[in-house]
Amino acid sequence: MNGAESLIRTLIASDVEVCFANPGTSEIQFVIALDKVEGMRCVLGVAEAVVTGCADGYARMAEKPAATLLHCGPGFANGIANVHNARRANAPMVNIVGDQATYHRAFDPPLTADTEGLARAVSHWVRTSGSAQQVSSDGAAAVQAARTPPGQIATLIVPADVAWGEGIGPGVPLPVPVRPQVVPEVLQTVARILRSSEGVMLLLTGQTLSEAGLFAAHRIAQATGAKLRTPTHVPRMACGRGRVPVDRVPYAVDMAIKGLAEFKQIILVGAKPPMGFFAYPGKPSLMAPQDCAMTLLARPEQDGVAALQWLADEIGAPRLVPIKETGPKPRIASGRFQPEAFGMTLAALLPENAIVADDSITSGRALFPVMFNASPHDWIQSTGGAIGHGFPCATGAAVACPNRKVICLQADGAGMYTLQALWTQAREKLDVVNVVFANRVYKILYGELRAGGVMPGRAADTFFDLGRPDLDWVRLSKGMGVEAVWVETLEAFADTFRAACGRRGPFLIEFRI
Ligand SMILES: Cc1ncc(C[n+]2csc(CCOP(=O)(O)OP(=O)(O)O)c2C)c(N)n1
Repeated sequence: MNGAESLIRTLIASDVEVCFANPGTSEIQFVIALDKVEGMRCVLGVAEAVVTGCADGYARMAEKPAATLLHCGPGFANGIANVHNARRANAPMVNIVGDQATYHRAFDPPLTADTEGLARAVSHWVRTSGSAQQVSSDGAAAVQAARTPPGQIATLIVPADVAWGEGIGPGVPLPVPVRPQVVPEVLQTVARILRSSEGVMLLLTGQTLSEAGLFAAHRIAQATGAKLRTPTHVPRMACGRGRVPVDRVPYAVDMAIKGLAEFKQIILVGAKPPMGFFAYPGKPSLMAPQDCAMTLLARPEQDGVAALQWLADEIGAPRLVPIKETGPKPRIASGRFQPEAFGMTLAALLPENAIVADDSITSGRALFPVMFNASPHDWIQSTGGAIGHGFPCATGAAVACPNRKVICLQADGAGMYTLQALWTQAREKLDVVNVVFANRVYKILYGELRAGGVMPGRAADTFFDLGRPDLDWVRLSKGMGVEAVWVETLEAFADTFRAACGRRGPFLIEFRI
């Protein structure tokens, strides 16, 4: 058995079941091995940022890593933006990157690159496998690294001669490390703050946005008057009716500062102190008042859910606390696109147990509170700010959860980065309804300009306007095998969306706004 087959068998033994790939010559041995071995679903992405974005969406929903198979330094480099997004979401991922045979590298052939350097920039764990005998234990170590809480990026570089050399068979899967508990001293400190302080806010992210985590936080909030918030972008959150409605820190700096002005104590649960997405001249980096105390309850890798549950019991919060309905009633709106009216319409029509992958940028700004009363769903989003995440993330989520409807909310500019994911959706017959917000501009960047009191000039119109020619999403989508229609009113959207949700398979709605 060669190195490649030993590695593939190790991955399968370590419960890695899906390989998103865009291979080349140096990965041929893996392709041959995948042909021989049962147990690994192979999914092609025809751009590396699709491959890595799929692996991210998959990991968030499957709660375990997929493997990616990428071609040398340049192939990995093409996928980096969505590896970055996965890293910022603490999504586990195992990247297998082929490379020049060890003895061939000295001749500096064309694809030679600093593959390790590229990998280090976005990975928690990087190793170049030294031999065909070693590659299976390297694979087991890579999976263990990826599954180390809160979830990590592991990148294993495999030179071609390591892949084709004589291996020693599959490696032994390594144990999955458990989340460390929060120490009692920290729990006692936070319990004291909750008992004695006014103006307390719990800022929650990561695993604490699960139903269990949110409910424990809700018990604390009801018992003490503390408020709950999440950061502006969440990696995955249990949302909708029956789930605890928690609003986010707003994106815009002035609104965030205003929204946090009342707080004197912020308890960080898997979260960082609330900072601006960017700095602006004359504005602070941190959104909380200067005299607001910050206390770290749980680091991202710690068991924040257990910590919240312990605290809720410690302060004597009742175990059964009703979740009151807040926010507007979902209803189908009419007329032209309007962020809030769109949200209300989506909330009215969202299928039960859907997964929403959100890369909607400005068009989605008003979505969150209006979705509180939608059917229960999971919300996944880019927490790394690298656009082009929605289509592939939705695609990977659909691979992970074949029995759930995936709704992809995709801004048009960002969508152009990774639209090839539509082809993967068609090929794999994935159940995704894609909604493209076709405002035909980089609206957020126009907004940044105007917020600074600057009127757009020739360069801004060149760089921020996506017209001339207008993108035709219906034809782009159909060209990749995904049925599509365009709409320009909310009532037409409602009819089309309802019909799309009533059938299986991928569909795209271009909302001209
Ligand atoms: C990888 C990456 N490249 C560039 C940017 C900068 N950027 C942020 S938003 C944006 C345009 C977004 O336009 P669109 O997706 O159409 O959304 P809209 O602003 O219209 O809502 C760009 C280019 C980024 N965040 N990430």
